[in-house]
Amino acid sequence: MGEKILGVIFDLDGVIVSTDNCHYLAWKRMADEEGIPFDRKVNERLRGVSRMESLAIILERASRAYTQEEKLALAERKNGYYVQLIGQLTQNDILPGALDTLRLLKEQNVKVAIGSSSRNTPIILRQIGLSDAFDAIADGNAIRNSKPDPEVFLLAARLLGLAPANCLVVEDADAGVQAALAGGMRALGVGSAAANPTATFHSQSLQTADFASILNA
Ligand code: B16
Ligand code: MG
Repeated sequence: MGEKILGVIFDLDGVIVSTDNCHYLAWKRMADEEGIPFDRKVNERLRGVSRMESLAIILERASRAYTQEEKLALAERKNGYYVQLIGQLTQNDILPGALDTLRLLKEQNVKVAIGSSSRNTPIILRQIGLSDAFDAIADGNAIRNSKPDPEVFLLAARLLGLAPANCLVVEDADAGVQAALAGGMRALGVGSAAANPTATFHSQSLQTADFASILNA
């Protein structure tokens, strides 16, 4: 029996909404323009990883070195393509089980926050109509170190006014599960992290997660 869970911190991409295909298409367009090989297998490695770290992974296959200035321009170009794509997101893109989970947690007086590496978090939440659904938002705009560093989750806990031990993180990325545990929080692995052996709890998605028993664990 651990400390009581008083707050749940949700990763955004892959937990509340699926933007991974938009990330893939935007990086793919940029990589094709540059003649850099990039596929969905490499894209898997970008899950939960910051924009510049994602670019560094893509550039592993580049045939020449890029200056820091060029790298910033590439990341900005990709982000322009990405912002165009997420402009199409609607409430229908909210992942199954997310709204029911938020409702259940509110009923149980459990606080809810977002802990995302994405600097586009405000745009995405606006697109899917969830800008006011969370008690706190910690995102890529407010942190220096991205997952697996626990900074974004520690910030979310602080904004909720809760100790890390009273928080549960829901994550779809192994880097995010690692970040939650490093921050002294428990982690529910979903999607790509559903089989992560280090996660405290596991579920295919929010739809199948048994929050009633998780909250009493
Ligand atoms: P941006 P999450 C992460 O979101 C994505 O999983 C990752 O693929 C992306 O590179 C990162 O956000 C940064 O996104 O370019 O929008 O700042 O899973 O932490 O919600
Ligand atoms: Mg994610």
